[in-house]
Amino acid sequence: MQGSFITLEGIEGAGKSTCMAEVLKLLKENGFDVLQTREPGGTPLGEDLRQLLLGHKHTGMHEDTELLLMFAARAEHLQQKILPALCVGQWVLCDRFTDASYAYQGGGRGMDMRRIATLEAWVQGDIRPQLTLLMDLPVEQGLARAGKRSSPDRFESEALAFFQRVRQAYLNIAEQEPERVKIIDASRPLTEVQAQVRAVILAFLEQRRHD
Ligand code: Z5A
Repeated sequence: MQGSFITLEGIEGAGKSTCMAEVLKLLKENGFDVLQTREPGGTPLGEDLRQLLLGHKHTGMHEDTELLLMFAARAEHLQQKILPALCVGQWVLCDRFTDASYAYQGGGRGMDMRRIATLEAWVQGDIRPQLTLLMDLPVEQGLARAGKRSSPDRFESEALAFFQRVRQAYLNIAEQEPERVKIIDASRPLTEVQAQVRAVILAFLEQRRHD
């Protein structure tokens, strides 16, 4: 079986990092060699760009700059890490990818989705995740979970309405691409959420075995 590209998405505090561990465990139990990575980031240059994007040094960054930096980090990530891994048969498990650009820059900031699609086509060609787990929950609940941690980053400092637009943009993508994007009800207790995640991954593995 060839490697697959799986992503996790959702608003802040949705439980992506927590469930990433569950997905990783399941894939390894099934004998797969998995590269775990994240966006923005995943390479030395990408992690430097992440600092610029999430930190408060450039609070007034223009939205075009923000989008272009996200895609600059993504270009580096794809060329230096994701594609080489897929080429040697590794599975790639990534915490956020281009759906986050559609949700945060498109939905949250209100940027023209066609600009994002142009960058997606340029940077990625026909590379897309085969499976995306969308951890969905009410914004207030996600922010309350995220709020229990240290000081908020540049995105976490946005208003409630911003995250409501982000959530809606994610749900729109899931509606448009139901085969790829599977919604997980992340509002449930962790054991239930992990059971949903396991069911989606096992169904995907079953489908891959028959491809
Ligand atoms: N961004 C963008 O704008 N455009 C792009 O193209 C890309 C990204 C790629 C990266 O942050 C930021 O970049 C992001 C979007 C933007 N915005 N922000 N901020 P990130 O992805 O690295 O960080 P994050 O979204 O803030 O992740 P997070 O807050 O760590 O969320 P999470 O990973 O989904 O949650 P978690 O750490 O697993 O869980 C949060 C807490 O809830 C934790 O204490 C858990 O123990 C708890 N938890 C988790 N699940 C449960 C359940 N089921 N019940 C109760 N408690 C739970």
